[in-house]
Amino acid sequence: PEGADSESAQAFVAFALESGVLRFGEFVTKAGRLSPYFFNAGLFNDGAKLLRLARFYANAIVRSGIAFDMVFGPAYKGIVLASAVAMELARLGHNVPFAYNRKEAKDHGEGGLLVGAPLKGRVLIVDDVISAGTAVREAMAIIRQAGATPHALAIALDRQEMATENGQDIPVSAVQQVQRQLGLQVCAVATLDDILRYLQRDTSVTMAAKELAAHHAAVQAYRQRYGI
Ligand code: OMP
Repeated sequence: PEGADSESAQAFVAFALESGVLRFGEFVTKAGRLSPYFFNAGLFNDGAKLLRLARFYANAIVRSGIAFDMVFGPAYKGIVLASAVAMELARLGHNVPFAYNRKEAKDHGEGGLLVGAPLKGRVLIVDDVISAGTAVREAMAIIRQAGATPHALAIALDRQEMATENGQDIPVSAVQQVQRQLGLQVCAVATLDDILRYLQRDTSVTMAAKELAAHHAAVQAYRQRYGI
């Protein structure tokens, strides 16, 4: 993916660790993979953190040069991300409409599954993480159904994992799949490689060298198994 430079990616990994968003341990991903790390964007949970997060996204998006007409945030986490990123994009001189979906249809009031600006033109999906690519394919379907064009994807973290097709792992990364087969441009604030790079640094404010090395070994082994 395009987007952040390596310096801001390292700053972002540090920010995620300090915020407790990036953790090491044993986690099961949506695709059913046993992962030694997890990125929980829901823990960017105060105003200052959300603002800082939105700045990382907006800078990466602007730096990527991707052109788009509006922003879409898939429910639930994408809702807050897309709205915060839209505010920060406006501050940088790129004011665009934004929209998001509900998970349950409303049968009264305004009704419908979409909230915000009408979905049209080239849509930039703003989401938290890409692993096997299921979430982004769901968001694309919603955008297409509304008659707009899924055009790009901005995420905080690209886990650089194999995509799935009908529940099976395929030898293509999820990002390659959405880029080549589905035609999306992708921009990530940080990737798994940036996390591995961070874990190889000998100075960390948050962890002892021994701990960093142990996490590095576990994450590297995961990358061998599910990465591409
Ligand atoms: P895919 O649909 O497989 O690409 O997984 C992406 C989704 O998994 C994200 O939108 C999250 O809901 C969730 N996720 C995380 O939030 N953080 C992680 O580190 C890993 C996952 C995951 O389950 O793969």
